[in-house]
Amino acid sequence: MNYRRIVILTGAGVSAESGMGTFRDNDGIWTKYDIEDVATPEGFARNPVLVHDFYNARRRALGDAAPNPAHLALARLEKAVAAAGGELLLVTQNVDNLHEKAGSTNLLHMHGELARVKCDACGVAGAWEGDLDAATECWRCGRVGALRPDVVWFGEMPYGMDAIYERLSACDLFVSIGTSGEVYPAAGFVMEADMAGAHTVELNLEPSANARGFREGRYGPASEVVSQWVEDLVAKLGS
Ligand code: BJW
Repeated sequence: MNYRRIVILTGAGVSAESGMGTFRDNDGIWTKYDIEDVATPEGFARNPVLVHDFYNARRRALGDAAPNPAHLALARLEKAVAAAGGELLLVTQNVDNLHEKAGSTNLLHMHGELARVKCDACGVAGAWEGDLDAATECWRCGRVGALRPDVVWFGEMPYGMDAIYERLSACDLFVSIGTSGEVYPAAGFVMEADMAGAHTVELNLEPSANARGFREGRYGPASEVVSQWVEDLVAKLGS
C-alpha cells in the first residue's frame, strides 16, 4: 500500500526509553503529583512555586535526554515518505524536544514545549532554557510573575487544532504511538482519521484505552515496535 498523506500522533511512551517519565503508568508522573496542582491554570494561580519547580526539573532533564530508536525511525520515515512524494505530519503530545533532536521537521507540539515560556499578561512567547520562578520578569512587558511554561494544561486549547483536523480529514494512514488514549482531543483523532477512510494503527507497550478504534495494533517497547513498523513501511513505499 502506497500511503501518501500520513499523520502520526505520539505520546509519552515514545520517550519512555529515553528516560522521560510517562504520566499514567504505575510509576508515572501523576502518581507523584496531583494533576489539579501542576497541570491546570487554577493550580498555577494557587501555587506558582510548586508548578515552576515541577517544570524546572523536567526542563533540566531535557539536557541529558537523547532520542531513542523510535524517535530516530520516525525521522527516517519522514524523509522516506517525502522522497516517495508523500507527506508525513508528526503531531506530538510530548513537551520534550526528542523528535527535533532525532531530525523530525514536520512536527507540531500540540501540548506545547518545555523549552518555551509565555507571558499571561502580554501574551509574548519564546524559547527558554533555564529555570523560571515567580520573580522572573517578562522580557517584553516587564510584569513580574506572569511568565509560565508554554505547555497546555487541562481546560486549555491545544495548539494547531485547525491544521491537525485538516490533515486528519485528508489522511490515508494514521498511527498512534505510546499514548494511553485518555486525554482529549488527541484520543479522538483515530475516529477522525477513520471517518476519512484512513488505515489506523496503534503502536504501544500494551493496548490503550481506545485500542478497539484501530484497525491494526502492534505491541511492545517503542524502540522495537516502531523501528520494525517503520522498516516494514519504508520497504513498501513507492511499491
Ligand atoms: C509505552 C512505553 C514504551 C509506556 N513503549 N509505549 C470529559 C470527557 C472528555 C474530555 C474531557 C472531559 N473532561 C475534560 C475533558 C477535556 C480534557 C481531557 O481530556 N480530560 C480527560 C482526563 C478526561 N482535555 C483538555 O482539557 C484538553 N483541552 C481541551 O479539551 O480543550 C477543548 C477542546 C475542545 C475541542 C477541540 C479541541 C479542544 C487539554 C489537555 C492538556 C493535557 N496536558 C498534559 C500536560 C502537558 C504539560 C506537561 O507535560 O506537563 O499533557 S496532561 C498529560 O497527558 C500530557 C500528555 O501529553 C497527555 C497524554 O498523556 P500520554 O502521552 O498519553 O501519556 P500516558 O502516561 O497517559 O500514557 C503513556 C502510554 O505509553 C501508555 O499507553 C503506556 O502503555 C505507553 N508506554 N512505556 C511504548 N517503552
